[in-house]
Amino acid sequence: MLKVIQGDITKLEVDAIVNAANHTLLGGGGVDGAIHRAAGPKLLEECRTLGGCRTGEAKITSAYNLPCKYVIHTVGPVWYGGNNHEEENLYNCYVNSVRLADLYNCQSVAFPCISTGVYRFPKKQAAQIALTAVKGVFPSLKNVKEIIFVCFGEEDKEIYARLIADN
Ligand code: AR6
Repeated sequence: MLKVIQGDITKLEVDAIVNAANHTLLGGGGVDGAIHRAAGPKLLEECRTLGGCRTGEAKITSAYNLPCKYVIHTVGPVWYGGNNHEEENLYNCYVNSVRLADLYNCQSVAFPCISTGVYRFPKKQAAQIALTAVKGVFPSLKNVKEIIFVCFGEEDKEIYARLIADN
């Protein structure tokens, strides 16, 4: 059910990968930049038709040159200290993304560590929210069988591994 790997999310041959996007859905740096580069310009073309996305919500597109089938774009919260609904918004990113994947008959979904880069969400707290969110929603899913947390760095991988072992 839950898996943690270290690597580049753009290389995964899963049904859906999740993008840590911004409100515009028109690309950016970090994992968003990597996904748009690997998918090619048609991804941006499709994203232009979506009308942006609110924090905590998710929208789906084709994956174009990526080896996965879909990209689910979600907008994580910017960390402003923790009193601006950051936890709730991050939780909603995971729940809404995995539900959308389920609706599109995806069996495998890969997540990056949403909000923990440019948006500065504390890594351990974010990982705990990610795990709580997907474990909570999992029993209500029809199609999703595998959820992969893709950690770009070693530190994230260790945080997830420790939390999974402790839970
Ligand atoms: N595969 C997996 N994880 C990655 C990859 C990759 N190829 N590249 C980076 N990461 P960030 P955010 C990790 O900053 O904090 C963008 O400009 C990275 O190490 O990409 O949600 C958007 O357009 C970190 O752990 O996303 C938004 O404006 C994690 O992905 C803004 O950044 C998330 O870091 C969103 O900020």
